[in-house]
Amino acid sequence: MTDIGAVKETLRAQRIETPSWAYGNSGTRFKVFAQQGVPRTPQEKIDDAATVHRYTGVAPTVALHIPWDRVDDYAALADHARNAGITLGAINSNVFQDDDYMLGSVTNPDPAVRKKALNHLLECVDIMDATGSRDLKLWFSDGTNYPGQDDVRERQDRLAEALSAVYDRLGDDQRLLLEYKLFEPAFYTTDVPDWGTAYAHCLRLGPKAVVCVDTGHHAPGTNIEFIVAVLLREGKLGAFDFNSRFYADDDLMVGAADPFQLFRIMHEVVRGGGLGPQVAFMLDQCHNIEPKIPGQIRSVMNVQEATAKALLVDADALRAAQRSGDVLGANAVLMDAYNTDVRPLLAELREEMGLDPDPMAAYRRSGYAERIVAERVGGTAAGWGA
Ligand code: LRH
Ligand code: MN
Ligand code: MN
Repeated sequence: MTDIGAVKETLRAQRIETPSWAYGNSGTRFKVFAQQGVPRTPQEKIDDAATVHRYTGVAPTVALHIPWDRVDDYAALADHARNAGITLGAINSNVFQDDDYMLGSVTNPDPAVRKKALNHLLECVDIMDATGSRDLKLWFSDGTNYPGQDDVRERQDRLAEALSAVYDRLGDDQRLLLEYKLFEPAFYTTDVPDWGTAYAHCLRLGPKAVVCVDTGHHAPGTNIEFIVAVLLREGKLGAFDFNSRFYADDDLMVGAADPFQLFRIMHEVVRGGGLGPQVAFMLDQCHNIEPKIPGQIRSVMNVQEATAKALLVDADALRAAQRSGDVLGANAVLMDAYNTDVRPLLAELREEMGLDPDPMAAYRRSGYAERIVAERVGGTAAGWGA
């Protein structure tokens, strides 16, 4: 039997981090559709993230992307966040938007380019010191387009060298999250293409290096929940970049394309004891055509719903069915939880937390959307279209 009180306690303690870039204009390589009222500054992105937290109660941190969120004074930015009711979360490095990185950043054949990239990563750790952020997220677009273009093994050596320099610079309470991605922008080899490569590097580096699973970064059909189970078992699952996809790295709202997959992932998280602070639950999404703040609120709610369903799995009944070889019975236990409508439970929890039971409606009623349209003229692109 499931203890509903305990389920609610866990849901109340859940933390979901929103990304600053989700609040800015974004698009595809074909077109960025500008929306009215989007933030013009990192401070305004933080204000929007704080608004998402105000209505959901479980999104108290916002991730930054450097240089998209570059400011002169990061301690002051952290103060701005605190005054708005949230704190600054993971620092995302960016070594993929400079002409120098055409042949790679930390894996570039040119040592001068490698040095430049490493300096940026180290600067991100300086920023973490100022913001009080725990996590540095590293994603490298590095790779090659043609067989023979560069020495694949040597690129791994260059990568390892840079990672180890960053690792040595981390403070005692800071972590390095290594994010993998199958392809794009490189089309032949990517230097960190999969969880195995990320895991191997993290293992060599030490306990402060952990893997970030971006749910949009796999080949179609990949069993992501299996990866989650294995990484958790090894103590190497550090974070999620949640989003959903129909084709490639679509960055659509998490739980939109495949809510069942999100449930299966959260089931493995619950099973592996991953709901604590050692796993950062972050969103990495772009809202190209839908309004951004409601898009984030909806995404946070989607993660909550999947988590609630995973928590409702009758673990004892599941284990009993599994042990007795009851294939259909075990599957039914899981499906019963998945098919439960958890929206009333979450509405009740929100009321207990002093929140409106319907965050989307509460945001709509608040007038915030109208206010930012009136106040903000000439919002910025998130970074991709910049
Ligand atoms: C790369 C990625 C990575 C970047 C973000 C903007 O596709 O997932 O996390 O930092 O997109
Ligand atoms: Mn990502
Ligand atoms: Mn991505």
